[in-house]
Amino acid sequence: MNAKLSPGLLHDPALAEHSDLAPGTLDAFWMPFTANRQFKSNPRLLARAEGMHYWTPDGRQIIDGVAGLWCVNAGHGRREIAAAVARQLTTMEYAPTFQMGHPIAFELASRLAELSPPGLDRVFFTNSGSESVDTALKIAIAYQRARGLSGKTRLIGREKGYHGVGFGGVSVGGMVNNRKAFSAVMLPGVDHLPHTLDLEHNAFSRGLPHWGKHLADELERLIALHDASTIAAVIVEPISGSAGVILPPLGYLKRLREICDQHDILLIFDEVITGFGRTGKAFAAETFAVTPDLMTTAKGLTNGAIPMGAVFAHRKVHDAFMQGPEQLVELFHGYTYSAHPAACAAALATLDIYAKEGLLTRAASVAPLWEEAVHAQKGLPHVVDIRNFGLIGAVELEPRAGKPGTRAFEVFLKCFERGIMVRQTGETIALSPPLIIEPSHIARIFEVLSDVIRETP
Ligand code: PXG
Repeated sequence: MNAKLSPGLLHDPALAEHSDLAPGTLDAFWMPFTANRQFKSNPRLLARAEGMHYWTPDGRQIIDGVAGLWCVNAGHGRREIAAAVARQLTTMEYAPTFQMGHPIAFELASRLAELSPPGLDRVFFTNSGSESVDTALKIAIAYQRARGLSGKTRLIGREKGYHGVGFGGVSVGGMVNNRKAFSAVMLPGVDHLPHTLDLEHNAFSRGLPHWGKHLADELERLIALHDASTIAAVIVEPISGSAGVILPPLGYLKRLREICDQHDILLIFDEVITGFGRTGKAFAAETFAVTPDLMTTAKGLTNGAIPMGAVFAHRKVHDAFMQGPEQLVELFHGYTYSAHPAACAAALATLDIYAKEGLLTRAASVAPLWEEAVHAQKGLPHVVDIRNFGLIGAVELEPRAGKPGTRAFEVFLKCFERGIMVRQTGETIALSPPLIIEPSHIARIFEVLSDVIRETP
């Protein structure tokens, strides 16, 4: 392994160029969601980041087309966040939040409640999207029980949904590779709505597709099958990211909301990628004018700087727990690091940046230019669909016969060689840049991507 990297020198690209990773150093790290052997035979390393860019250890500049993994919404290297975290760590690095509290946790929850969709003003802190999802599912089931409806325990997810990697999230999720090894130990009592990706009717739609609202009515069918008295909640991503950017047909989310209301079922929006400005408003719930009962977030909450997630609960859900003797714990759930002081400091500094720079609404103003640039890929070889919304884009390629995913993976690799970081998932190239993106970056990203697509057989 000749990869160059020296952790102590990473802040200085000039020095990092002269650093070497000792032979064998790549072996111990069992990498997540990675083709480990392929990666380690030709590692793609990142050593420094600033604004819209990463730099490799040998000093190559890479445009970040995916905000890290949909999380660095305010761009890289934000000194305000680093300073706030450093200040917090030197003041009080840790404090428990079980039967104790620290001021900035309350301050952060209040700030988030001001930003959230109407009524969702109670905030439970976690450390990741996966934990947010499992927390929300547990709150939903415990809520029904707290109301005396302990039979309402079923959860409805959706095909192609991604809700992280906890057992709850994988059970309600709908990505087969994430499920099949664990199929015997999925949560019981889970069913799935059909996904809303349909190339036959919707290929090359701009923004939300017009066809497919009726797919929400499938929820009626599941309710008729299981009976509403057994169903606690429905969980969907307003826009699915991991399965390759799948958009809700016009009117679809509103219809889900109506059906949930009719049958007294909670609606959970998983906003782990759509939260914090990705769709042009703070949350997709606001963009699509549909208010869920629970909302899961993470990623952009701290600009990716410190792991943190948050579940927003409607006050009615929260208040259903605030019954019984006051000295008793109301919800037997939480994490050692719920509302970790360093994460709270990072989140508060992040929210300040979002507010000061107008980043939570910036995607709406950049979206028209972005849409043009994404859809300009139409007509390139093997491009079978293009999807976009806010600062999200996807180019879907035709799979190679008998070799699924290899064409898109090759495009991802070649883009990286030419200085652009994109995400590949299945046959799709997904893009979700930092919300600070400028027209020149958009032009460069798509110049490279279209060259690469053209050259990839
Ligand atoms: N819910 C949703 C909707 C997500 O997108 C999670 C939960 C889990 O979050 P954590 O923090 O536990 O990873 C996610 C994560 C991609 C990609 O390429 C997306 C995610 C993670 C990694 C890659 O689309 N989303």
